Amino acid sequence: MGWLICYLVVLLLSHILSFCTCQDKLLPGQYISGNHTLVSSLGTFSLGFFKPENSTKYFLGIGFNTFPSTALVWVANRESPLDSPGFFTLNNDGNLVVLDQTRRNLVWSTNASLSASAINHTTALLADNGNLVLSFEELTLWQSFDHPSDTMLPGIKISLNKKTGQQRRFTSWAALDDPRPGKFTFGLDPNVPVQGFIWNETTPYFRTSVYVGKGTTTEFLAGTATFFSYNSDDDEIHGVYSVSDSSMKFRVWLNPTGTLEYLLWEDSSKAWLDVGHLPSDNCDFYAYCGPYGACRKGEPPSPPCKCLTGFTAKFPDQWAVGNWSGGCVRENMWTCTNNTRGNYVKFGNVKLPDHSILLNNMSMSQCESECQQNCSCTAFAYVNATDQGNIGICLAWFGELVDLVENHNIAANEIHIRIHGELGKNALSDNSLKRTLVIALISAAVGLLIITFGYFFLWKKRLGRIARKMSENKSTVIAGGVKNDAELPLFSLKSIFAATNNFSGDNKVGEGGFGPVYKGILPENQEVAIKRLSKKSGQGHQEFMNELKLIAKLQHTNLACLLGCCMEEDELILIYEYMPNRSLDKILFDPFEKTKLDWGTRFRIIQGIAQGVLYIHKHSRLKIIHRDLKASNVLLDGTMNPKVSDFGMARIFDINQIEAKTNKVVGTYGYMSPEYVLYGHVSEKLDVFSFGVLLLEIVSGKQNASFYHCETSLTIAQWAWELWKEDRGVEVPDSSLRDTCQIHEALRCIHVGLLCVQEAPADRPTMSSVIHMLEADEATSLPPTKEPAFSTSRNTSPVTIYSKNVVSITLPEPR
Ligand SMILES: *[C@@H]1O[C@H](CO)[C@@H](O)[C@H](O)[C@H]1NC(C)=O
Ligand SMILES: *[C@@H]1O[C@H](CO)[C@@H](O)[C@H](O)[C@H]1NC(C)=O
Ligand SMILES: *[C@@H]1O[C@H](CO)[C@@H](O)[C@H](O)[C@H]1NC(C)=O
Ligand SMILES: *[C@@H]1O[C@H](CO)[C@@H](O)[C@H](O)[C@H]1NC(C)=O
Ligand SMILES: *[C@@H]1O[C@H](CO)[C@@H](O)[C@H](O)[C@H]1NC(C)=O
Ligand SMILES: *[C@@H]1O[C@H](CO)[C@@H](O)[C@H](O)[C@H]1NC(C)=O
Ligand SMILES: *[C@@H]1O[C@H](CO)[C@@H](O)[C@H](O)[C@H]1NC(C)=O
Ligand SMILES: *[C@@H]1O[C@H](CO)[C@@H](O)[C@H](O)[C@H]1NC(C)=O
Ligand SMILES: *[C@@H]1O[C@H](CO)[C@@H](O)[C@H](O)[C@H]1NC(C)=O
Ligand SMILES: *[C@@H]1O[C@H](CO)[C@@H](O)[C@H](O)[C@H]1NC(C)=O
Ligand SMILES: *[C@@H]1O[C@H](CO)[C@@H](O)[C@H](O)[C@H]1NC(C)=O
Ligand SMILES: CC(=O)N[C@H]1CO[C@H](CO)[C@@H](O)[C@@H]1O
Repeated sequence: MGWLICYLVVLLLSHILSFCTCQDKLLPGQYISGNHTLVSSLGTFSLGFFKPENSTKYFLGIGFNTFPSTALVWVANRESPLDSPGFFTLNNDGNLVVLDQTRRNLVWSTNASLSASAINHTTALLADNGNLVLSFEELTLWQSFDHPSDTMLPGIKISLNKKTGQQRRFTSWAALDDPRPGKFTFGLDPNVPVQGFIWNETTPYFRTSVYVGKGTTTEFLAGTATFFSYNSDDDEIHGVYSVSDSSMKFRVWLNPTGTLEYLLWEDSSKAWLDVGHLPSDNCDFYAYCGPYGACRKGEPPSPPCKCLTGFTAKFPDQWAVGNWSGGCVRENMWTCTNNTRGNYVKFGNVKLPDHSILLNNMSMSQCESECQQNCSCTAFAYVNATDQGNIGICLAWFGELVDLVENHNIAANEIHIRIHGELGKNALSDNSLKRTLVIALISAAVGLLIITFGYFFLWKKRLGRIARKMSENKSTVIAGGVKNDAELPLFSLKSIFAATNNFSGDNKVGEGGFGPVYKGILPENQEVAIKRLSKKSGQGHQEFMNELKLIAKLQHTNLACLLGCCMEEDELILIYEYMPNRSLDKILFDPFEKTKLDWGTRFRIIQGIAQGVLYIHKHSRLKIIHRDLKASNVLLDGTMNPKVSDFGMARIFDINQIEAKTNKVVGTYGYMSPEYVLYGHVSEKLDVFSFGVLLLEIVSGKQNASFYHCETSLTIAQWAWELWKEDRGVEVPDSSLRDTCQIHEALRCIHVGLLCVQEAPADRPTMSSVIHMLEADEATSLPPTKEPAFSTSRNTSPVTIYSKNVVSITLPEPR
């Protein structure tokens, strides 16, 4: 209850002052007890004592300050539950401690060793990313991110110290009502090459694909609009999540039954959406088909398990009744002598089995002969290190092959399995090796961690395929190396270094979807924006380039102009024209800046965005669906002319294609249409929907995302609709427009906005009729508008289809 009250206070204050006055720091002598809390500066997280639902025990924890329920992300005294709320304070030795109600018994401590000068001078801060930090002056002595519980937040790392073997793992709760450490942990396998694991106590429960190589690999997590990066150096390997939009609330939760859930807070439904989970398929369960069995992911196949070529079920009776765990054995005795030249069967598109051994950096034939020389070698694979271009790494297996998954599609590899006899062709003849990457993408589940190992590659390959397909008929656009007007200028890395002062922090102007953005000055004094994409291998660059050239072909005054790119030494850099007035959201949602946007400017911006979107939908040869239209993707040039930017998520259609279906729902919640969120349907009407939300935001100066605070309306569209219905449309425009607003234009805009956010795609206008309607004179009447999507009661809204999987932990009731 206390958290709730605090939350309401925050809510009230944030309406008046736009910031939170709740305390986020703990100073010497202060304490938290009973129903008091610390609240992070922007109100995202709070810290206090809580009692899990159905439990009688109390714990000190940090949770997302979401309403109506708090999602706990960290618990301090997990192993020492309290019978009543205790005290949380800075101890005499400078450490953060939890004491019981008598204040005599120490229940939990940060246990940092502190210098004498630090004692009595330490402070604790609950940061807005959910990290509790104990510090002395500028020095961090302890932080909760180094001691995770069961939840990964952006910034928390899973790690493995290669020298000491020390691991940072996540540990599930024992039960939903019991935060004590449970059976399941999630972390990295201490053996090389690196693999992620969920363990049930010490038994593997789920395993990711194999990761080899050094350096940083950043992957885009489909469906979640988040990224996962691996970094490996000589000492440590770690994985960390990041979000493309820091206002997004995202967590990965290892639940008490061992499932990793990817959860994204949706403001409009006030609920955590399950955007993916692991394991999600029988084949994800570790060793589901036993030794030498291959699990067939997909369709669903019947039966799910089969034996590798040359092997047969060990317990056929058990296999007949669907108990696959016994696995397979060799059909013929395998005798290995020094002269036996083993045969290998090649399997493609598989998740490599567990227990591989990393052999040295060698050629494919050396790899094979390495396996050949050792009679206990059962298989080898030659994989490309993700970060090192085409340098191959040799992996070999000595012993049983377990947890091999076919049709894996994600970070898939080829394996060569050693068999007896004369076989030696392709082992997957009975299987659809021809499964293309496109199908791979369509069938891949959403937001899985496996994706972290390979999704980004596939994504780039898919773009490459589309580009190649297009190129059949338009070689002038695509043909690499052929000079033509679509050729994208290449910049040297040296000139980019010079333009950005070696990527100095002072030049950094933002963090885009795929990497940081810097301001740069070219030798001719031309200002440019430089986007540095995450470091990737040479693989896929060509395809990526082709895609860039397609985008470069789009030239319109309302689209951000790509000036060139740079691909040298693993760098992939894009150069755009520089926009001095940054993105629309920075001005529109700032209480002081927004006054610079008078009605005339806003109306021009609305029309400009509409023109830009119409252009990509109706471009002469391609049809492009932007999929991520929102205020932060609209840039403003020096004359406040809007430019639609960020085509990182765009889909390219053949000109006659009306609709496509995707299982990868990428975009920004609140701007996505219902048919897209629920069924992955992509059409022009998705952009029309986002445009409608954006239009209402521009007229009202209110952010769609802010509406979850509001009890009566879940979305900006619903709010505007309620007023519209009651003929109170004049209350929608921003109060800062009082002096400049042309009310008939504003009402027309609101009307068009409401038409664009209607539930049924067919009811929404096309961009060209949007433009006609915006330009029409006062006398022209517009079609009547229906109730917007996502506005009916949540019980009947389609969003509940998602909400049924949502898990959040409810706040404790007062004692
Ligand atoms: C907080 O606890 C105190 C005493 O324990 C109680 O009097 C007060 O009403 C509580 N406040 C809220 C908001 O629950
Ligand atoms: C609490 O108990 C109720 C009734 O037994 C049950 O429905 C609910 O799921 C429980 N909640 C948790 C978090 O265990
Ligand atoms: C702190 O150290 C004490 C003694 O070294 C140990 O018993 C206790 O478990 C430690 N607490 C934590 C939270 O690590
Ligand atoms: C810390 O403060 C306490 C109480 O004010 C005092 O008794 C103690 O001597 C101080 N310790 C140091 C190292 O200054
Ligand atoms: C975890 O392992 C235990 C035995 O160690 C087993 O009883 C339980 O079913 C396993 N849990 C799952 C979800 O497989
Ligand atoms: C499945 O098969 C294995 C191997 O034959 C056997 O040990 C196990 O008991 C079987 N499990 C069930 C549930 O029948
Ligand atoms: C196998 O042959 C290699 C060279 O051909 C030889 O060095 C090795 O000693 C032989 N091993 C056995 C077990 O005969
Ligand atoms: C692989 O071998 C080549 C040449 O032998 C060497 O230059 C390169 O550094 C090696 N790479 C790794 C990862 O060991
Ligand atoms: C074969 O490889 C295994 C595992 O690496 C090793 O233990 C064994 O000594 C090797 N045998 C030969 C003959 O090299
Ligand atoms: C290429 O042109 C042929 C014939 O002109 C046409 O059938 C085919 O659909 C075109 N392909 C694409 C991808 O536009
Ligand atoms: C950038 O780095 C290069 C070499 O690393 C150095 O020579 C040059 O002076 C640096 N330039 C700036 C502007 O810092
Ligand atoms: C509203 C705003 O920031 N406008 C600026 C846009 O950029 C031009 C040129 O840099 C400035 O003069 C405006 O003040």
